[in-house]
Amino acid sequence: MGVETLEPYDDDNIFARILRGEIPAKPVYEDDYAFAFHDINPQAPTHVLVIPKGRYVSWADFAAKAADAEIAGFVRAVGAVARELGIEETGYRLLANAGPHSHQEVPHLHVHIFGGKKLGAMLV
Ligand code: D5M
Repeated sequence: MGVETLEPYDDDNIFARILRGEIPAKPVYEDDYAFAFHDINPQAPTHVLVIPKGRYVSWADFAAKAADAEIAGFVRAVGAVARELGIEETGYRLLANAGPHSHQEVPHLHVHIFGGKKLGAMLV
């Protein structure tokens, strides 16, 4: 029995379906490179997911395969979302899970933005 590993990109994953408009989401922000929406199971008063529009499973996959414009656009979008959510001054946390050791549930790269309260100390 092999060790569980990062899955390849699956075009039927939930976030691919959200990008295609097949599943509803509560949008926060959208541009050519990124889409942001409220997490369905919020872990903080503000809990938003930012996803690139391209087919990437993880940060490493994105960094290896995406065009520079996609990377710049996605990074700028994460910053724009934090500003638009009004949490830039009070602070927030970014998290991107990748693969089974991190409990990544959805195999489409996503950055969690947590904020809206004083968060607990970082745990691993
Ligand atoms: O986190 C995956 C996150 O995705 C988890 O916090 C729930 C969220 N999720 C799952 N389905 C949906 C839909 N349909 N809308 C909004 N949010 C959703 P991970 O880092 O992969 O563990």
